[in-house]
Amino acid sequence: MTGESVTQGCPVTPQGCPVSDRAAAFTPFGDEYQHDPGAALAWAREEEPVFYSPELGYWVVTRYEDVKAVFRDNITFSPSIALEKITPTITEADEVLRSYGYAMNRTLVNEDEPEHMPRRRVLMEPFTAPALVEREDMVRRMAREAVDAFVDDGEVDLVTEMLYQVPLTVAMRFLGVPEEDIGPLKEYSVAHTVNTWGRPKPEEQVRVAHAVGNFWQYAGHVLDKIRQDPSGPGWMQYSVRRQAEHPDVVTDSYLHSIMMAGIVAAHETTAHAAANAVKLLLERRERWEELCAHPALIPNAVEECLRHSGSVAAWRRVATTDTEVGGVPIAEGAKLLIVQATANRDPRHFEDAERFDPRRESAGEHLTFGYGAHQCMGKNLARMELQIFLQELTTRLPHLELVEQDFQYVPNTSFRGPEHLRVRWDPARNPERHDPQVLNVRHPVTIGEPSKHAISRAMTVTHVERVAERVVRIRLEEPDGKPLPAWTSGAHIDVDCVDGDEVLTRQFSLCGPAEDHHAYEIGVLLETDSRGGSRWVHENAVEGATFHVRGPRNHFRLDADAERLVLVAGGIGITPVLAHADRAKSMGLDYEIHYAGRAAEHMAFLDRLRSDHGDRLHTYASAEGHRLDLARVLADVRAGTQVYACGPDRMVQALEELAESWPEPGALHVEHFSSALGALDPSIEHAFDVVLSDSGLTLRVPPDKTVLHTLREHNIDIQSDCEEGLCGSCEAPVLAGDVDHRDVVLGRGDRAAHSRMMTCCSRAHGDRLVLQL
Ligand code: FMN
Repeated sequence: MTGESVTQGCPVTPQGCPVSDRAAAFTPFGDEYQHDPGAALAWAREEEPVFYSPELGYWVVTRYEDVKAVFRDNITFSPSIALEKITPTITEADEVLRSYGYAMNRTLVNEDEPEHMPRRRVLMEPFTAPALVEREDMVRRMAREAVDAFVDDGEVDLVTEMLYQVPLTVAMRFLGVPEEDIGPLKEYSVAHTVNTWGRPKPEEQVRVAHAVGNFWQYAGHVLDKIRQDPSGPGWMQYSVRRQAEHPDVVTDSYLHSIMMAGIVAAHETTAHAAANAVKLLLERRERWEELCAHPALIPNAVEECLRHSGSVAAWRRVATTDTEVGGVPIAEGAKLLIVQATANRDPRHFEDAERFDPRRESAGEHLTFGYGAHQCMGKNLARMELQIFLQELTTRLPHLELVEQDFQYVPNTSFRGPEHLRVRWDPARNPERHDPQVLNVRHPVTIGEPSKHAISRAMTVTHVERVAERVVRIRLEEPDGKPLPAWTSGAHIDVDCVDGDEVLTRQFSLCGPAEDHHAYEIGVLLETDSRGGSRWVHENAVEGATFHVRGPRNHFRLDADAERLVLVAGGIGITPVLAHADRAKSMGLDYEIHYAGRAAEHMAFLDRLRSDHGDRLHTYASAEGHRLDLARVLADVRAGTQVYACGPDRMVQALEELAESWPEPGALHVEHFSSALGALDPSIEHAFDVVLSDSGLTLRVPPDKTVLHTLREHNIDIQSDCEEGLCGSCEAPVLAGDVDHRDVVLGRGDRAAHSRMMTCCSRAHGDRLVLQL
């Protein structure tokens, strides 16, 4: 561990690993963490990403990749402590709980393999997308009735009147709890949260124990009722019916425990997420108005709300063996608090991570629902509810405002949402008073893959300039001059080239100054045998034109810790390399640029490169007899040198061959501009199985579908961008099977190892692949 000074020893490692002052001072029960857990631990993510908290007796994990890695490996990092009381109870409270016969046992969230997966599979069906579609009308009706009740009042506490109440009722319907039994649930749920994830004082513990004991008995009573008639559509009725078929998998003790835990899981998290989302949007008025004006943005905005201000701040795991997280040794038995709220704002994973951007393409990659085998089963029900709530509120109360108030949170490590959210509006301005048709508008709910085109940004072309033969530099700005999401070198944007009904999407690397937050600049080569994209850009890039743009995204990030950078560009591949060079210069890094092209007049940005990068720039114009000799230029790749390259395939192939003899594997980083991928031809493909080790599922990939498509159909969230085997964002780890690689991302060594694949295009040579998903 790094840190300023040593104050206390960590009891987990025998040698007493030092604990820094900030780590020692960390408490998740204070105001700072409650108000914004993502921000409260930002210091740790940057300085001490895995630290020991003496206050908790837990290791706290804060970076995206580390949190995901812990979620992914539920064997090394067991979920068994997920529902353990984080504050040990006093004897008196334990006795109270015993007096109620409290016997909370394993539920899905805290269950190890091999028991967990068979249960999950047996009980999963009601959570699948087709089953959830059936629930949409019910959710919409309840949300509408809730708004009906207060729409003319002018002021309301949205939490009590809608955002808590509706998820609770939906959850009870979904679970199959009889309506008459809903009454005391709020008190019970809060007690369960404080009991499990909070820090109740001794006197409070006894009160909480009574409520939890009552909750336990209540759950038993509801379950008994359901057992008498298990024919209804609820998930608990379904579970009871499944018990008859699989009595060893779905046991009595399990049913009682899941009845209680399920009630909390099914509504608290959604209620909090909804309140966080509305608060976040109203605090950023222009964002709220953007959703009112463009309701098609709502599905993606929901993901961005869950990323930026999710309702599940942190979760828990225990190490089952000596291991490490992010390079920090973790001993067997050590407990981990993995903080999704901080990971979700990790700039290593999300460009301009602090910014709330409803158009962020990668918003759905948040870890708020967890990841892997234990990922939240109800995630798509929650998504549906959140989308419908925002649709109803933005349509019927677009003039909603936050009342000034102090927000209160129940102090605990994991569940976060304001207890009240007071809003006001002028009922005379309600749109439905002037136009009753407003009530007939029905925006679609998106379950699964969000629509990419819905989130594009309309940008104005403000400058076009020819910078070489067939290459133009284009400057794009927001029409209202608002600042754009920031980006780092290597990032690209997607441009939708729209011709009638046909939309071609093409990627272009950002190559203007990264510190200019009011414009994106791209350099576009008109390809001689254009498939339509670059031709469209050249024909349409005139000042004042509108381009529809998505991103920025970055799959070609610069390692700012490298001792030396060698930047290699061929032809139009200069665009991301130019951005890397600018960044390297601004950071004072040691770098050199090798830029090859046919002739100077074909080489874009030469003047700028010469004036900004001086003798760090080496140019090679083949028509002038000056060829780039890669073997010579890269003869001296030592440890600590990183090579970044973008250019034609033959250049990349030559680099890959050279890289085999470099001291550090992974020192070569390549950005590809083109793929060799044609359309999927079902007549020459064969079907195969993909076995998902983390999720415990086996899926059949038919000849006319990609692995990516098949995964998405089965509720597996997986990111993707180009879907042409170029960008690497849909990569999945392969544990077994012979991959038929069709991407251009993986080098020869990676292909031969069969340990990773791009799911958008690669397939199986045989009849089965095992993926670590
Ligand atoms: N082409 C450019 O002309 N300039 C660029 O900066 C650029 N950046 C790219 C970045 C990425 C990540 C990818 C995948 C491609 C990039 N391309 C770039 C290639 C274009 O997206 C596109 O493939 C090319 O213009 C040819 O398209 P066309 O055949 O439809 O004309």
